Amino acid sequence: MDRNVRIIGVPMDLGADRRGVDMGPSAIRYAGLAESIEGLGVACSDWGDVHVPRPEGSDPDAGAPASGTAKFLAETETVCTRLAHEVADAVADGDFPLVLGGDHSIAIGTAGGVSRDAETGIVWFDAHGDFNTPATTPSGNVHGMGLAAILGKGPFADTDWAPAPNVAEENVALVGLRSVDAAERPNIRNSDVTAYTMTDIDARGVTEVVTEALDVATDGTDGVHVSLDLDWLDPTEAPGVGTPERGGVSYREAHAAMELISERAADPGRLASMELVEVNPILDRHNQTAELGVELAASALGKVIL
Ligand code: HAR
Ligand code: MN
Ligand code: MN
Ligand code: MN
Repeated sequence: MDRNVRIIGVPMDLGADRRGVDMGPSAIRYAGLAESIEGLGVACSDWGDVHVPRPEGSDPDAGAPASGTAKFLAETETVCTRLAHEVADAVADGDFPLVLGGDHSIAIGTAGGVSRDAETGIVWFDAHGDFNTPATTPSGNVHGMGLAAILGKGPFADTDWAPAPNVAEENVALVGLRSVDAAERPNIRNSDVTAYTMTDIDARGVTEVVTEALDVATDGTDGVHVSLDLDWLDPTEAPGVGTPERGGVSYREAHAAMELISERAADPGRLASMELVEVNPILDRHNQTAELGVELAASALGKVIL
């Protein structure tokens, strides 16, 4: 990593059903994130947390779209707007934003901030598509809609906060899918994002798939945002997530992917930003998932074995 890393926490759980991901930033810090980055010889500063309102004081239906459901949408807008500002500031100062969630709805803020003044590709590592709209969601949870919001699908098209300003659908790759809702499937299939399922990883291996995903995200862009939902990994490795799905990538496959990102993004500025989301310490075992997140961030930021 050629820039200072700026850690920004977002203790957000309004986009998910299960409480606990709001403690993700603390757990990841406690697992030694800053120390591990400094151990790579990269300067690192922790800017603390973006303020998130408590659900007890909020009306989940405030800000609801005209049709369909999206719980806590007004609060999600507030948090993502704040986060986008923080991320854009970090980029403007020449720092590398490393965002800690929090549920995956915060990606709307990260993507909005990092792409404010730069064409940005996204590699979205996830068991889920996060491509629901308020019309197709089975749950009303915005963490299942984050990528659709970033790309301005459905009612998100008419908002000034959700669609990322400089992210083209053609430069977005989803990697690791194994849980897609019936009504969400056509949203992905009819889009111009490139989606790699676990079946693709089974057949072609993680190296080939992630190399291709990076081709998609770097083609004509200024930089790449890596959005890492820890439920991308198999629950045996990452039990501390809100919505675990069996059949995810292994420990080594995940590191191999992050090492490829580090190599491919070695050109100055190519790796634009990264986020670690969906860590749920309540469901974790001895902070194992947070520790894994720290390790994977280190691999993406340049850690090599020898
Ligand atoms: N697809 C389901 C929904 O929309 C669950 C997806 C949310 N889970 C996540 N996102 N962790 O990646 O409710
Ligand atoms: Mn500012
Ligand atoms: Mn997700
Ligand atoms: Mn997920």
